Amino acid sequence: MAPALLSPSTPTDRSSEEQQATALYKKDKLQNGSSKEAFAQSTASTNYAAELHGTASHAAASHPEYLPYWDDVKYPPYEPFEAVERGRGADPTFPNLLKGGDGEEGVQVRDLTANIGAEVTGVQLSGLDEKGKDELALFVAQKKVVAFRAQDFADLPIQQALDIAESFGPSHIHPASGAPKGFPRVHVVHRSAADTTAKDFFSERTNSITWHSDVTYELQPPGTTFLYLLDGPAAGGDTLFANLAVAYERLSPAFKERLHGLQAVHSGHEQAGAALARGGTVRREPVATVHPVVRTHPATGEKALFVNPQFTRRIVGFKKEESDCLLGFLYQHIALGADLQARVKWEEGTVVVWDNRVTAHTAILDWTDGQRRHLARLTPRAERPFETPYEGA
Ligand SMILES: O=C(O)CCC(=O)C(=O)O
Ligand SMILES: [Fe+2]
Repeated sequence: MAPALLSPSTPTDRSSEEQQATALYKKDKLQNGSSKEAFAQSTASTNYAAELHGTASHAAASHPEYLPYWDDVKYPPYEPFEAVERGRGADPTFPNLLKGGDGEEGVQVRDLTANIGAEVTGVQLSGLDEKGKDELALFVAQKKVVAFRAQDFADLPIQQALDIAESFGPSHIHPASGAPKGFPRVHVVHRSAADTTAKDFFSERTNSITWHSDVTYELQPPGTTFLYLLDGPAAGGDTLFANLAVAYERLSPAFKERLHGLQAVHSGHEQAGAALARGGTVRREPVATVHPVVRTHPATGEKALFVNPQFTRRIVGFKKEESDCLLGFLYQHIALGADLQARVKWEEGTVVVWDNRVTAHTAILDWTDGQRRHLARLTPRAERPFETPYEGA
């Protein structure tokens, strides 16, 4: 006699079981590959009434002019352009950026860790002259990520903030994210007051870490990138950064040498697919692009790993298992390297500037008490990633 089933299924049970399995399969397909949508936003996830007028437990947004909207405007594919690197030729003693010296009254620079990151007080980014901006590009390329405190950026007219950022390169218009009304070139990161998506997210995932460099599927991804706080939770919502030049340097000479000459496919298709699946819009046809696995920074000459689990899919010329194995190792090397990372804490008035060519970052979704988190990113595009030959140990 056949053994009795532990839970005998009736035809109705079977069909609900199958529906559940199909729903899980579809969800899993959406979370396909390594890409992960911890921070997806949409019109539906934005509580405009609560943001504009506040709720019983939360004040209204401090910067309603930066609330995200999704319009239906479509943009043509990007055309190649000649990028000008402001950091190349900048004065490496930074006399115009760090004016006033590293003293009590003037500018103070404090390294966040031994390997990446600095915090600067006493500099007003909106007041930099042209040489100061050149030096900013070089300083950020060296430090990888810099938190400038007590900035007036969030209170400037949006166009003025954009003009400053666009002196580093033409803005990237994000294919799927929300933007302030009238400013499609501003990328908004926003979670409404009383939002419960963090709790919902952790019912499905064990952590919110999504290491990436921004929009690396573009032919000319961003370089010097600005992100500034508009409203944030009292604790939590920090951003983690990794130094991908140190991540490269840590590898053995033989391994580094092997990585040189390799190229990888970066894809924007999954991000676009996820946006459509949540009822969002896609403003530009998604693209896939091949970039070197090791890129060279145009101002410092430093080499850095240039792969990330959000957008990199395949090593060109490798079989799938080989590619997965190599990419998996590199992702793990970066993600586990707490000794090449810094955790940036946001404060009112903080503008974080990073060099997207030599860093990866991840938001941290750790506050679950429904506090608003609202930031704006200005994203100048830079050169097409290029590689210079391996130089030995
Ligand atoms: O929300 C954050 O901390 C970072 C979001 C992000 O990845 C970005 O703005 O590029
Ligand atoms: Fe990002």
